[in-house]
Amino acid sequence: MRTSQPRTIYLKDYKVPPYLVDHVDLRFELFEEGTRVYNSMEIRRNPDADPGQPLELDGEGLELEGLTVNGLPLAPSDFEVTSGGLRIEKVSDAFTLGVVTWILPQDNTRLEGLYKSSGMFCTQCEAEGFRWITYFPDRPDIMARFRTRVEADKARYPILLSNGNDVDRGDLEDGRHFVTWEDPFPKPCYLFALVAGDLVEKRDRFKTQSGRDIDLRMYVEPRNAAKCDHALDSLKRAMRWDEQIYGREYDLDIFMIVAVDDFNMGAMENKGLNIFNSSCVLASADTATDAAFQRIEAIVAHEYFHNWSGNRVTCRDWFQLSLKEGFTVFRDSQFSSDMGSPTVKRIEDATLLRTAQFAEDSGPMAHPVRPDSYIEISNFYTLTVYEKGAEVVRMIHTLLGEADFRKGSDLYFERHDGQAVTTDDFVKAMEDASGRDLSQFRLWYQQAGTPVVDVTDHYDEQARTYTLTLSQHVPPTPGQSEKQPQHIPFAVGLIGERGADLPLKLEAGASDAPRNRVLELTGAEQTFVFHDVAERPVPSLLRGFSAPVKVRYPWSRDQLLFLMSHDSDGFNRWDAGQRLAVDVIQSMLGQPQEQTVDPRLVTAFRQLLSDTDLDLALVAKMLHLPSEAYLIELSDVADVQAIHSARTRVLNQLALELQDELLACYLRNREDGDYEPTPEAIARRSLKNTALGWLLHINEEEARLMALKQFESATNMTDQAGALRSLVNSDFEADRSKALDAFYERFSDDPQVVEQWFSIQAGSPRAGTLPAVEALLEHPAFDWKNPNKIRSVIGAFAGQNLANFHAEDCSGYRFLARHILALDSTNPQIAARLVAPLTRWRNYGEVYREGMRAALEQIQARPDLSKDVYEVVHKSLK
Ligand code: 0A1
Ligand code: ZN
Repeated sequence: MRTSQPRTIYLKDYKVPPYLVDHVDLRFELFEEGTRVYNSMEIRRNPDADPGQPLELDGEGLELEGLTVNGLPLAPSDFEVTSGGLRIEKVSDAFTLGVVTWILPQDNTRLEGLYKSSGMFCTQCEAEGFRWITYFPDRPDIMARFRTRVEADKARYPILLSNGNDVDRGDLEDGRHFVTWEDPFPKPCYLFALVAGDLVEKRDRFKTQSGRDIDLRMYVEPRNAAKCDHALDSLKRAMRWDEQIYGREYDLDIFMIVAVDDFNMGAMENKGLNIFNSSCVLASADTATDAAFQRIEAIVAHEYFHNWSGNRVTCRDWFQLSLKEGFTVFRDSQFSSDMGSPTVKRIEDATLLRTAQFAEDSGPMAHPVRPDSYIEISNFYTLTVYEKGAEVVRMIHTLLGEADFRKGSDLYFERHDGQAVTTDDFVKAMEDASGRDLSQFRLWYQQAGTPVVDVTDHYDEQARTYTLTLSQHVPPTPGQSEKQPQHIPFAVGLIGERGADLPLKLEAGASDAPRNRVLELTGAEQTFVFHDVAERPVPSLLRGFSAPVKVRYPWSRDQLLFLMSHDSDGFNRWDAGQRLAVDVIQSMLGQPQEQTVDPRLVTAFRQLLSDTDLDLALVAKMLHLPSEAYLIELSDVADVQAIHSARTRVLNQLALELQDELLACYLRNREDGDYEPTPEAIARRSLKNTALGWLLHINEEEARLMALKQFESATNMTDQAGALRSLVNSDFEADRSKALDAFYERFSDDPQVVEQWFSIQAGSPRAGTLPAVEALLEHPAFDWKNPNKIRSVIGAFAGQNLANFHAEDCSGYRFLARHILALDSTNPQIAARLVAPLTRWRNYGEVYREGMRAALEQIQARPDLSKDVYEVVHKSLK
């Protein structure tokens, strides 16, 4: 057991900072054996705070070498170095505090603060990394102007970067040099960044809407020089889009992007100097899949959009994290939607939400979009804060409409530019600009848990009315047993017998009625009566997934089939197919092997595969059966092996029955042109590779030859990896290992491709048995210090390879627990994230439940766990 209980931080305890920092002057002397940081802060008493408070600065893992006030050394009796920082009891109203610290970036495996990655220095300061660099009030409501001088050996580190503009540079003695950077915009220290390395620079330009020329610079290791174009193009598209849609223009003269291999998350929006995980920014046709191209475009945009939603207007405290993240994810999803297919983007977002965020919302770590408390803030970079937070902003957009939403965002940026604010300030700006009352809507920020909407209907032939009754409840979550009804925008349509949308008249006789309506559900139960309804309709509920809720309605399979082919809402067409497939799979749970699949599902899939008029991208999505993870999320007591077996049987039968159609679909979509990541080409590759995967699933010989051919002749990574994955998931053992070897041999010097190679194996129910996964950990390319490698083996095993991870002998759980414990001492953030697959143990069948609990207890028993792992494990077992 951990000997001392870590402290819980509460939102209700927020107090304005007693001192403010106006200006920070930093000097970094970078050496191989350590880094000296000179930090000079102009500090003054905050007139809005209670007077007489001591000055407290945060600091972790620092060696203090010097402390001065207005240039004079401070006597040891005048200050105290505490476990988490430094305290000076008596200070004047305004003064300059000088701090010199010595830190060891080369030994920093946590990847917070300043660390080394593949020979370069880089930083990660969000959320609380700056305190690992120097003593500072490390909280986002302290916004200061930074000036940063970086000094290092010139041959090893020719490139020296920080935020803002480079204002001075020169040579020093002993082959060293320096560059000084000045950032004119006040910012919280979590947006500070520094990079030093031997990097190549790729340059581009962007002219803003007001005619300013912006220098775009991307810095990568020389071997990655050919992988920058896609990120730079994405950046320019994002810059233009933000001007057009939000009226936001870039504000500095330089915008820099750096790629680093060792990074805990995807990327970071440091002011003017975004730092990316290599896997989220580097791409070329032969090394990155379509999914990677799309991910890069979205993440580059996301980080760029933060320049306004996060940097110019930032968070008052970390409970407000969704202020910047929810809004920015909403913005990047709008952007992706505009760049590609809106329906497909909506399907992808909803899938992530329903599979993973709903699971979080019903598990022991459930928290509101604006949490009330935390032990370790790094644990709150969650799907709830990010994705549900984005859905909340999306609902405001739906309720206000495009024009008023834009007025609201303009007001928000204008009113709060240069400030650190709250989610409430955001909602207030939306209210003030639109005149709408969002008081009940604010519950979306305060109440955890996924609302459930139960729908019943009644058609009165005589009166020609159709009545929809919606009732809602939010299930209890840790610390919140009672919930109030929320304000839910519920988009609906009614589909007539011939498949057309009927007019939706909420008053009899109304003319010009819309065929799509957003009902506003605010009460626990509400009834909506539609008039002049000539025939019994099939309801299309929650169109476009207009709110992050679960809908329950007693659909018949025939109704679902009808919606699948007639709903004018593409999202709901897809959703009907998913619901039908879920129903069919669930009905096969625990049934004998020979139980046959409902022929109606086969017919529906046959139609999808054969209809060449349908939107290819939508068809590609519709062909994906609901994932095992989603089926687990839907069960009260999940039996993973039964789910895996039922889903596999459905897949097998569909593939067997539809061989001809699959083959034809494969051949029809096999194109040979130059690689282009356009929505149309991506859809074709996706369809083709899905068809191939299905055919190999049933070990079809012709498909085997096609896969081998595709593997050998592929000119892009999507097709190369698609063929490899199909072979790996098949029973053709000899082909599988030959292909894996060939793939590795060809790409062994490319870390991003090796990561895919790892995850294809670790995530495969056929290839990724526990001994095989353990062998991957011994592979020379595996590296315990590199989060991407850990994610691609251990993360893929526990997150995607559910049949093996949830082996009934519980070996998967013990494996995970062992590695979490080992990682906890090197990288607690990564260790804590790996606990997630164990947290929902209460929702599984007994064998699993007990095994997962035992694994959690084994972790909990370790003395001196990090705060990160302690919080997740402790809350899971509570
Ligand atoms: N703000 C970044 C996410 C991020 C958060 C924490 C990090 O280090 C622990 C790194 C990045 C984003 O939303 O992209
Ligand atoms: Zn973000």
